[in-house]
Amino acid sequence: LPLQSLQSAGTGPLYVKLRRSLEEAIRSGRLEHGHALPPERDLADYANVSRVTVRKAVDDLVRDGLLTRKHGSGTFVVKPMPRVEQPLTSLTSFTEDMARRGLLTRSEWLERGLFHPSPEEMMMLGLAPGTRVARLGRLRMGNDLPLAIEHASISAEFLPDPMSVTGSLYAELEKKNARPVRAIQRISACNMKNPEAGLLAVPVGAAGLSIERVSYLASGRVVELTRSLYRGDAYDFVAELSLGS
Ligand code: 16G
Repeated sequence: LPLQSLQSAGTGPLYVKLRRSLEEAIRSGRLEHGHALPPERDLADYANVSRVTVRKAVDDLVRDGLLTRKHGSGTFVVKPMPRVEQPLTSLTSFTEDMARRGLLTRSEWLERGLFHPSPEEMMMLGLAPGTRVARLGRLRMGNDLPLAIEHASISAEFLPDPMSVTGSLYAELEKKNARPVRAIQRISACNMKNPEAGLLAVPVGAAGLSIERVSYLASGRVVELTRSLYRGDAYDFVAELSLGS
């Protein structure tokens, strides 16, 4: 690690310079993913700084999710999430998106059943009084890495038996002739809080993308209201733009 020349390199507090050179070493792969960081004392001696400086630099990198502390065994370099490119123009399901990339899909259920709708669900899904709503809450994984938390609300008219959804929701809706053909999606930036940060295995405060999707049948009826939280370090949403209209 080229850490010796920190005292002379650039401006700013020493711990910031140390953090930058550690970050550079992680990003370039010189500090290998999954490997342990040398002990604090060794790093301090090696970079010729105090242990307090090392601790502050490491604290920042833990906060940013590049390093992780494991109780009793040290500090490790976190394996970076492979970024996924998601086109914003086609109405695909999570299962299809993962399959297209050759990633294994798996979900952990957070919620699945029929409920009395909230006023918002009644309004957004156009539900009549006394009807039920199917709620599906899932932690969605790609190759066993948690990528997103999704909470979908579907009118029970289209999904009277939410327990029948074991894999893809869209595949199940397709069987019932209720697969959406159009959707409006809103993407906003957010910072992760608990418990979502814990579920997605990111530090509190990490960047996230909050996505709301309202999907429609060809008839114009709303089928789905889904709120999702995606890991900001895992997704690039890409759209093709053209001049005019
Ligand atoms: C996508 C959709 C979500 C939909 C799900 C169905 C976004 C932001 N969300 O994740 O609205 O419910 O696919 O996936 O794109 P499934 O058929 O694999 O259950």
